[in-house]
Amino acid sequence: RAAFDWTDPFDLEGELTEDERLVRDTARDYAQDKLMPRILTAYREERFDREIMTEMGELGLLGATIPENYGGAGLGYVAYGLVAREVERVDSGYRSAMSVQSSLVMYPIHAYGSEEQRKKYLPKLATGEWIGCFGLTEPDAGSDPGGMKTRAEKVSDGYRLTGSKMWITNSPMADVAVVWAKSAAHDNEIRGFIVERGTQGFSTPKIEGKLSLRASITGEVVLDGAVVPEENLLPEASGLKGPFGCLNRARYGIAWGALGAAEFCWHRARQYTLDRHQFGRPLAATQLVQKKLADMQTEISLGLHTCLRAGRLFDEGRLAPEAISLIKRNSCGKALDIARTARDMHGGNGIADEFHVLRVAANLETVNTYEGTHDVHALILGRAQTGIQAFF
Ligand code: TGC
Ligand code: FAD
Repeated sequence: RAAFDWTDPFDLEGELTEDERLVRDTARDYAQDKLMPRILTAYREERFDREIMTEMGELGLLGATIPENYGGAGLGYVAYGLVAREVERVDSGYRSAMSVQSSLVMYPIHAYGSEEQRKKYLPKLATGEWIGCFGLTEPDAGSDPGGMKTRAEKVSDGYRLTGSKMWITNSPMADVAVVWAKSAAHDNEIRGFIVERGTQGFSTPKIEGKLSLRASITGEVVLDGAVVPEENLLPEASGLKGPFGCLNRARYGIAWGALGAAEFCWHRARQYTLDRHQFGRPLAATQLVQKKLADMQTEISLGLHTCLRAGRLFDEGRLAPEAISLIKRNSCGKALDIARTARDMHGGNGIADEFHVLRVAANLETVNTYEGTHDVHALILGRAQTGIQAFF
């Protein structure tokens, strides 16, 4: 009889390379030693500590897949996913800060930028000296980013940007923003622009009062005739496939990250129900509790192995965007169910922040919404298998 490891039924560990395990262990140690002790007060105070970015930068966790000559770590996508899983095991907001910087700011500058842009921005973003944000969503264009109203018009010294972006992670503290706008000079195609802090007409008011993702700072990006120089246009991105190319990376990372959050809840629920006695025996001795734990273990194990396979395909250049929709949707939806169930299994204690599980569940409400909602990814998958688009 082969031994059964309840934490890792199909030996995910054995599928990783030594380097991947090393990266994972570095991220895990950092997350547990430096992020976990901060999270309770950060969440209560709706606060993100700026120095987290430089700490992550020092460990090579920002722009992990960007080549080393631009300050990145030159890692593969499995390693990137493993880092997301470890960081999100603590809090989705911390993973958000990391994945926006890596996938939504550094990636487009590397993939679509000029050599000058790469040299100017990437090394500082990799160390966390500069923080970036990504502005796609608008007050009236969320699931349908093609409906954006933000405009770029050509002026003698560059482009004038007018419009506003909503729900932008990290914007209030960002030094640079990658924003997407319809450019009159390019047949109204969507183009990407790098806007630096200090540009006249650029402001980033904070959105207060979030009941989810409170340890991540979210804001608007207001572009009130902000003029950026010609060299701040991303030359190699045109149309919606520009921002979507970035979203593919971020959605892939979220698929791993959400399962890290789910694992945290599963392990907490298991320990809590082993320790807590009612009716003269541990709650874990009841059939209902054991079924819930079995369901959690099953979804997480299956989900993680699919993420691993996706990462290997990504590294081989064979991962289709629709497959990313599938794992993003699956991981987020399942993780949210698991976190809600874990909260229920904690009874009254489950609503106290010291027990963490409601914070995780509240965060996952956002994670299940951003980067394409659960239902929008269902529509992407529906279209891919029927050939019929059902968005409108
Ligand atoms: P559609 O006609 O499907 O596509 C337009 C063009 O884009 C191409 N494309 C993709 N390219 C690469 N990767 C993908 N995933 C792509 N999806 C589409 C497509 O081939 C086409 O190219 P071309 O050359 O033919 O022009 O566009 P649509 O307008 O019908 O889109 C519908 C839909 C639902 C797929 C899309 O709009 C969508 O995905 N909506 C969700 C919006 C979203 O995900 N927003 C995310 C905002 S950023 C964010 O949330 C960051 S949170 C980060 C954090 O804090 O962690
Ligand atoms: P809507 O598009 O208005 O959707 C509302 C509801 O309608 C959803 O349930 C949706 O599934 C459903 N729906 C929409 N269209 C259809 C349809 N055709 N058929 C059936 N149902 C439909 N954006 C950025 O650009 N950058 C960021 O850094 C960023 N960070 C974020 C951080 C946080 C904390 C949050 C909450 C959001 C963030 N977002 C960011 C925005 C996020 O991507 C959007 O909220 C998301 O894409 C959904 O858009 P929406 O909120 O406008 O919802």
